[in-house]
Amino acid sequence: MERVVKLSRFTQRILWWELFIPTVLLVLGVYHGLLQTLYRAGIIQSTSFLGLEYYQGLTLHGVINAVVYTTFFAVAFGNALFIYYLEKEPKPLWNGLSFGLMTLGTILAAIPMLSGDASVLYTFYPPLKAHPAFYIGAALLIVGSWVAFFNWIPLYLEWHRENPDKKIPLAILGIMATFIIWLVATAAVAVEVLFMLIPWSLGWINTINIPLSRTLFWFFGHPLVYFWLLPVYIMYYVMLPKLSGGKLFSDNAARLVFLLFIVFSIPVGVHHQFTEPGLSKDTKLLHSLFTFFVAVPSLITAFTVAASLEHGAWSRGARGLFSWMFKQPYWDKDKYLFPYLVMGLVIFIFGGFTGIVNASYNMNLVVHNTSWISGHFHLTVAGPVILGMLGMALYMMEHISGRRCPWRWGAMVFPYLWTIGLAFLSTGLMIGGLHGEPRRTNLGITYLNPQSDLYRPDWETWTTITAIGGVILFIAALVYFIAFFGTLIWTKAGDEVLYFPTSEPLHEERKVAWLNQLAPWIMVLIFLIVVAYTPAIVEVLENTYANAPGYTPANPLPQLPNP
Ligand code: HAS
Repeated sequence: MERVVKLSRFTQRILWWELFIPTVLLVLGVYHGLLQTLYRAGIIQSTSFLGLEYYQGLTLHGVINAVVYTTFFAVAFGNALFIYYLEKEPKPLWNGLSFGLMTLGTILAAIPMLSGDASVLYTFYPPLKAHPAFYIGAALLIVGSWVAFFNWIPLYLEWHRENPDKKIPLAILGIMATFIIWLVATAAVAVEVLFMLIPWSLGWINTINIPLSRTLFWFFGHPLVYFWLLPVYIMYYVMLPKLSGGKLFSDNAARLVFLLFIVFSIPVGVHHQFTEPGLSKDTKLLHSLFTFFVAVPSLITAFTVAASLEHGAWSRGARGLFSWMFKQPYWDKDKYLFPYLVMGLVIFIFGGFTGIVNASYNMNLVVHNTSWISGHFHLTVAGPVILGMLGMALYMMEHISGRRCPWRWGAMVFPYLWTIGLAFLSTGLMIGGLHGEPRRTNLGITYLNPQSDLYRPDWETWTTITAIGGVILFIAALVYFIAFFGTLIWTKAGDEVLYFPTSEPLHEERKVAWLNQLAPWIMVLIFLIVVAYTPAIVEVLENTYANAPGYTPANPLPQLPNP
């Protein structure tokens, strides 16, 4: 009998709401994704089905899907991992405070987004200016997630004191790495929001240093992607081998991966700013170099996880070089989490490859600000990240509510449908991008407008393929929502418990001290931040772009004059 952990009523309710609220919002986020693809293809003439304009819909799409959903999920998952693997329940008071702050922050940020006063996209780059409530809401969401993390630290230390000779459970090491990265990264965006954006949006200061604010944003913005990815890596290492019927190929390699992410996730943010003035080519080169280092833990993951899947398949009779790929529980409804994870991995092969293209300075100049970038991030955030999170949210919801999903077939088919949709969407976006199709573009104003003399007909095929992907993704999402919300109203079938499938390591590896400590890796991280960011910050403070006024996107924007 597998170990299950019973939950206190309070914690059960918190976990339930932490999964429920972002999933409800996701309905709106996904819907706006569909509208974007139809609009870009010229199939609909505006994105205003709900009275929202283009940048407003795109802001909702990015903020809900990439920031709100992922943050709520990471906190819920972290709470659940501490309860399950350390058998220690986070303090209810702090748990409640964390949830309250995140919810309040989300509501505060949602009001100006819905009223059209915060159409600044998820990157909220100045000079785009939002209502102060948007920035204050975002800050509260982040502080709420910090409170959750601070609630876990004493449990982590207590466990170490009680078990000095044992290895910290891998899932706990993974979630601690995730939130260390998050804490350090969000500190920079907190400086940007508190000292630059809020005073500016309140009218206390009139102008803003754009390169500085963007540099602070990307100090946060790139590690943000690993804050999304690492919870899913925990699933790949801790749960997937077990679901495949095998064991984790190397526990020590898995630990090394999480620790390398602590070191390399942050000093790379300037790779988002290769084309920007104000930063020297030397700084850009340094960040480009570090970006290649941050791909290393993912390459280790590719081999370790593939070897674990191979072990699973071989344990069930697979032989030969490639049969391990096919002898997997792809269609086992009782293991529906498997396809969410494995399809995420398959998608990430392409997401990772395109990331390496982006990181290469000279190739970045070809793809930057084109729809190629949107293709890349849908193969990462909308691929492994969202698939893993959606699968785990449904799986956790079943257990913590004691209800069985009434449509397991739908739950199992969703990741395959999603993968097909994503293949169309990203192919269209990326090839369109290679033909110069821009990202973040309101068709009404530019060369994507068929009425304009600047119109480029060769983009039409690719925007149409993107729209086909958008429709398939939307249908897939409906399947998921039926499975998820159906579970909430289905009759109870058992106790409200937590259970995670947990892989054993293939080899009994000895405890390696430096793979079970966080402090030395945090020291290296601080050193690398100083090396990578001192020149960047000095340069953007010295430059001459410091005094930009604010700008609010209006719709429709004026047509560009014909040449
Ligand atoms: Fe990225 C832009 C570089 C990973 C997300 N990225 C973005 C943006 C987002 C994003 C959202 O250097 C746009 C931001 C904006 O709004 O402007 N990215 C990288 C690199 C990696 C990378 C080098 N990105 C991610 C991940 C994301 C994400 C992960 C979300 C979760 N990215 C960039 C750069 C830019 C950028 C530039 C700026 C571009 C610009 O100009 O604006 C690396 O971490 C990728 C390493 C990954 C691998 C893949 C390993 C493969 C695995 C799968 C194995 C499969 C198996 C399955 C085992 C090397 C682990 C086998 C089973 C079978 C059945 C076959």
